[in-house]
Amino acid sequence: MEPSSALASEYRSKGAVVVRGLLSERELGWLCEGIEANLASPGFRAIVASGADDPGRFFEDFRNWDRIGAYRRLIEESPTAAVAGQLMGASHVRFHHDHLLVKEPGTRQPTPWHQDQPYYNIDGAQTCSLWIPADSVPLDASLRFVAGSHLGPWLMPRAFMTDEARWFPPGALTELADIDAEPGAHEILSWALEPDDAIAFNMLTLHSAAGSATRRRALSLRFMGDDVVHAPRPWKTSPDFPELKGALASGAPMDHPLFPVVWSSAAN
Ligand SMILES: O=C(O)CCC(=O)C(=O)O
Repeated sequence: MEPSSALASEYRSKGAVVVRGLLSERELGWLCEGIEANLASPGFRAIVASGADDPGRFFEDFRNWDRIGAYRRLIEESPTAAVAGQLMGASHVRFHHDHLLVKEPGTRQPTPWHQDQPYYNIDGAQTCSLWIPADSVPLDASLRFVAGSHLGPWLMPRAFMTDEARWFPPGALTELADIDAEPGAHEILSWALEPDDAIAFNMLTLHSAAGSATRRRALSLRFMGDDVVHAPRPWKTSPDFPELKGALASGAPMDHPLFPVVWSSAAN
């Protein structure tokens, strides 16, 4: 599958697009196998991002591709990296990390509005996350995006459940407006999805999701393009990369075995 040039220019102007029919049945099998293996054996970064009184459960885990073979196959052998590269207009693509997000049936905990990049250890504009569901996702449980927000400022990242500012110091970044209180003020993008579809979005595009009445398993694969460089932080990023201390300078390209090159336009 190759995205059209119209889809790529929509990606760059809006910051989020739907990619229909991204995965074959075999690749979808890797996605489901990987997610179930991850749920059966969570990594040490796994968290439950919903309260004890939530009738469902919002489970997240990060950075498991090096120990879950089905994730690695999905990253290295499916069209995910090529699609990310073509949407970004990059000449090469490095993998940053995998992020599992599972809402069990009846989960009430929403995913609050946020941008992803302020939680990370990178600077640069050529970024792409592919949010790939393993279950059908109705519109009311799907991700919602503010079109064009990736072109705006970095906004203050906060913990999903407590709203605590654990990353940038208070006042360092603009606080988020109450997007839901301003209907009509923003162009909101959202799509119902089938399991072979994905949403591609820039790591600065503001997004959120409601809870989910049905099981909603999704894997976000995070890819970086040509201009992304290391931005080490004095705090613990989410996810963290302690292995980089002393190994990768500030402002250096992400040239490290943790971030393999997974696609290059020259080879295709
Ligand atoms: O799955 C969700 O509810 C949120 C996904 C998300 O924030 C992401 O993939 O960056």
